[in-house]
Amino acid sequence: MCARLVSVALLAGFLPASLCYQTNDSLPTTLLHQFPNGTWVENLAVRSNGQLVTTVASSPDIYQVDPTKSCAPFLIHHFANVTGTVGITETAPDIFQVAVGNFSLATFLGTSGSFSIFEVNLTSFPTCPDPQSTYEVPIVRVADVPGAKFLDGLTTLPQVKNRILSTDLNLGVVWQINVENGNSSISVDDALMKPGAVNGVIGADGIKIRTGVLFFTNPGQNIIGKVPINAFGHAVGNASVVVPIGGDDFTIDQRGQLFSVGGSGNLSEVFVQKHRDANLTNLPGPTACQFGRGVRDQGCLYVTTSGGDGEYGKVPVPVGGAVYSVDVFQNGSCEKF
Ligand SMILES: *[C@@H]1O[C@H](CO)[C@@H](O)[C@H](O)[C@H]1NC(C)=O
Ligand SMILES: *[C@@H]1O[C@H](CO)[C@@H](O)[C@H](O)[C@H]1NC(C)=O
Ligand SMILES: *[C@@H]1O[C@H](CO)[C@@H](O)[C@H](O)[C@H]1NC(C)=O
Ligand SMILES: *[C@@H]1O[C@H](CO)[C@@H](O)[C@H](O)[C@H]1NC(C)=O
Ligand SMILES: *[C@@H]1O[C@H](CO)[C@@H](O)[C@H](O)[C@H]1NC(C)=O
Ligand SMILES: *[C@@H]1O[C@H](CO)[C@@H](O)[C@H](O)[C@H]1NC(C)=O
Ligand SMILES: *[C@@H]1O[C@H](CO)[C@@H](O)[C@H](O)[C@H]1NC(C)=O
Ligand SMILES: *[C@@H]1O[C@H](CO)[C@@H](O)[C@H](O)[C@H]1NC(C)=O
Ligand SMILES: *[C@@H]1O[C@H](CO)[C@@H](O)[C@H](O)[C@H]1NC(C)=O
Ligand SMILES: CC(=O)N[C@H]1CO[C@H](CO)[C@@H](O)[C@@H]1O
Repeated sequence: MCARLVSVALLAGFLPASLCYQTNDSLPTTLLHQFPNGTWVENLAVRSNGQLVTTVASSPDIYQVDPTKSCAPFLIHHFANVTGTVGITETAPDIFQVAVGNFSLATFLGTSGSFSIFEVNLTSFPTCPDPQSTYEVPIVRVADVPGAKFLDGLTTLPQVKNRILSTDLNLGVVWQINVENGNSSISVDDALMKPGAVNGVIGADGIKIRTGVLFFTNPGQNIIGKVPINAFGHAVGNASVVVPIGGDDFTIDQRGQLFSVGGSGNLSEVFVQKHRDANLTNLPGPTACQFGRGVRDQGCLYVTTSGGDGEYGKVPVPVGGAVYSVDVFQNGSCEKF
């Protein structure tokens, strides 16, 4: 009904689309790529050329997905010796750090000592790879994190070169990892990051930094929290709750509001100062989201999905993971460019 109103409005040329979305709790979504049944798409990064790099938790793979759908999705790399890939973050132009390791999507338990960080150098990787070709992608194991149990969300420290932070879903801490020399240590250890009542093993999950504040989701305690940190990523105060909602990963827009995905279905907007959230839409198991980086698509939110986190344990999985776009500001940011 809403869609019809919009087309009538466009034809008539006067009714603003915002009238249609007085409550923005069911924004339309666009499917960019559907992976096969059983594929849990876990996270994504956006390259400076606009291409998306997605990690997969159900197999140790990373793919490039074209948000304009002009080029076929391309398997960039299959990692040996691990069950899946998890977080991804960029540390220099087209240089990405990816967390990989052994873990179970049935119990959500990681294997202690199995996690490491690989540096994936995409500087020479094409925007539109030829599906029949193979490409030499320099990939180096830059750090083993022997103390970790289940590395998950990654982010890059903005003020110190070659340092990343990673949540540990099971230990409920944040690791700092030096991707130059492989050294790692715990930099945030706070009660609000620990696994909670939800299932006893899931703690801090997604993390992002904004002007000296580390935001995090903890689906195990059903909270999104924040903690002040210094330039080296160490907590300089106690964590506090932003909103009492669960959530998998999230991103932060230019105004400083959070866009958070809940594995059970919702994409939500979190108004940080108001400690309030709004449901924007439903998707099958959203796992992470990132805004585009181009002038045209900087307001377009790209979302990866698992197919349904809850459903995943039950065989057969009804729908595979996928990549979607959502025009969260309703201003044409996701239109084909
Ligand atoms: C696989 O991982 C184990 C445990 O970390 C290690 O001992 C072994 O060398 C690895 N094998 C390969 C082929 O990387
Ligand atoms: C992951 O698990 C497999 C199967 O148990 C094992 O062979 C491999 O060495 C493990 N990898 C690491 C990095 O521990
Ligand atoms: C990335 O790969 C290119 C060649 O494709 C190389 O020139 C460059 O030095 C590499 N960068 C890093 C940080 O390894
Ligand atoms: C590296 O090791 C030193 C101790 O040798 C430690 O103080 C430091 O915090 C470690 N962590 C990182 C990420 O460099
Ligand atoms: C952090 O919490 C602890 C324990 O509740 C308390 O003793 C301490 O004063 C708090 N620190 C700050 C900076 O608020
Ligand atoms: C979002 O949806 C959940 C589940 O229906 C509901 O509990 C929550 O109140 C909703 N939030 C808002 C802000 O509408
Ligand atoms: C995925 O699984 C569902 C449920 O078994 C089935 O109906 C559907 O056809 C499958 N889709 C694909 C692409 O295999
Ligand atoms: C969603 O609606 C609220 C009012 O309910 C508004 O404050 C907010 O800016 C809207 N969010 C977006 C992304 O349009
Ligand atoms: C849509 O709105 C967002 C948020 O204000 C802005 O960043 C983006 O550039 C806008 N996109 C277009 C195509 O106008
Ligand atoms: C799983 C979940 O929280 N679903 C909710 C998402 O938001 C819509 C719109 O408010 C609700 O109807 C769903 O129940």
